Amino acid sequence: MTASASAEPTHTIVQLDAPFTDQKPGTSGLRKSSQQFEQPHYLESFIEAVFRTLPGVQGGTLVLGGDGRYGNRRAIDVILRMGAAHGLSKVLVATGGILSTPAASNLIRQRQAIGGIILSASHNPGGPDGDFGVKVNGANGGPTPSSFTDAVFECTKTLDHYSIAEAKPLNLEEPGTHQTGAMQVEIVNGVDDFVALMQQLFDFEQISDLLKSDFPLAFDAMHAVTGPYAKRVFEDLLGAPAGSVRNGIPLEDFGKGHPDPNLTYAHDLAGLLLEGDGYRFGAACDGDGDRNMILGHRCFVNPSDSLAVLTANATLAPGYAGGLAGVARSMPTSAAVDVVAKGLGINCFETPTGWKFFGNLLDAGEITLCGEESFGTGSNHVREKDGLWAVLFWLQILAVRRCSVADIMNSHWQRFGRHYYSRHDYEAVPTEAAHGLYDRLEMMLPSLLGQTFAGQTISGADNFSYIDPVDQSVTQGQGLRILLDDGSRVVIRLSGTGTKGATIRVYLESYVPNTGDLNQDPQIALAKMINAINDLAEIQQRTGMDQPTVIT
Ligand code: VG1
Ligand code: CO
Repeated sequence: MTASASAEPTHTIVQLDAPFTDQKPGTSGLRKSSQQFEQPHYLESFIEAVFRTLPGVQGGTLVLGGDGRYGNRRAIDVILRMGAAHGLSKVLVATGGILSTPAASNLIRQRQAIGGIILSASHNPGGPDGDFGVKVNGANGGPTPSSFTDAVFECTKTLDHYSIAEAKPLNLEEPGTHQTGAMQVEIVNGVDDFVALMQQLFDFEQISDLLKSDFPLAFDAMHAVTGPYAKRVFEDLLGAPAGSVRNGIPLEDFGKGHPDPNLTYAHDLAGLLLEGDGYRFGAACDGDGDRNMILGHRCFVNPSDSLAVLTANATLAPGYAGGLAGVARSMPTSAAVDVVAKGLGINCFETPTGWKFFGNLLDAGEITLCGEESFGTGSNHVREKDGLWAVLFWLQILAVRRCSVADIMNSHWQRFGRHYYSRHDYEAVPTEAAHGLYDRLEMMLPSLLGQTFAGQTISGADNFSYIDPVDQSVTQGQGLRILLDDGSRVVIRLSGTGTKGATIRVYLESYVPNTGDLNQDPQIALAKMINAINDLAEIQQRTGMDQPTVIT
């Protein structure tokens, strides 16, 4: 490697001996181990490709922050110096470099930025032995589409140099402005704008009354980015007792935890709500604050059901009192929201996995709410899923209806029927074994039509592809679907966010109308399908795993 000063005294052109060939972004940004990101020039190479590809860099404003994980500060320093070398006129950085994904989306929109760079590997563990990630959002505040990430990947594969300015790291702790060469760096409080937006959408007085009425709540920030936001919202503004927000200080290694809000990784919170009697409501968010898990006393809310409940009760929130334009869900998400949308007479779109596919529908005004089975729910208020927004939406509904979470679920199923749903994840499977399993099942799909599966007839079997209704772009190969004639289905996908081997996701869904048994354990209600897919896809033999790593 050689470094030489360019004509501009503070700028350096760094030559690369060879380009990196593995910088292909997945479902949500470039996600690799921290060790991979620490290779010399690795982060810089990706950022160079981003700055060469993102429209408007010269003279533009960029939003920058991350979930606070190990590597956050170094990456902010590198990106600021590279931004200066590439002619950005301004970068907005959150205090401490801590900015949740939805708050970043909001800031991009509020400040008419050309986009944002969010440093996060979301729900993946952090630390020197954990993962790091870089997500790039566009001017609408949302994840950049595949056309952009493909172009960035192409650029990295032939990159032979990058440009970076020489500058000392800035103190990010206090709001204020700094100058790096011709580029201004504005340190902004990342919490303020976000909280103001929430106050527009929800009735804080009504929610505050609920929280003061013997309604103890436990919020678990999982040592990740939502701590400062949640403390401000729940404790300072809504009056929940101090301590309601747990694990509220962002740590570089998330306290050695896995900041993924589900029953496996948020087990302490799950224990408080599902086994104890001290709390009426519980919630958790993930590393970068875009996911949410909702719990009631002795009640877990499946994320697909959560989207359906928010849709059915949307008009109880001031921000949605005028009704919804339409809704959307990712393909593997259950059809619970479809049934509600039908009742409301609004459109329901089915998109591939990943928030970037909701962007066009939101921008075009086709949908107001959208969600994914992976604990992601959001609306047109930003262009990302939003964990705290979902928690506030639930509290808003509870503040109006004054009943328990379990009551809300039971009355919902009594009205719409219940979609029993579960996802089985097999993590860190050897890559070849996972691809072998997937490819074999894909080959088998045409021959499955008309066959019996879990006591039903297979009425459809395909690999999901999507035509974007707004720009007509086509996205293929989004997951294998086996559809049964009673409306049940199994979907198999390979994860696009894992960093170790491959992760196989098996999604199981079965509908029971409101005249049927609405109170079963999902694992039992789905048992026949679970056994049938395990046999058909030879999951245990091919993965060498007796059972899934995570069941949600
Ligand atoms: C997973 C989820 C997907 C989600 C994505 C990013 O992707 O399944 O629904 O959009 O993570 O979420 P995959 O390809 O691993 O299944 V986050 O909170 O990591 O930004
Ligand atoms: Co996330």
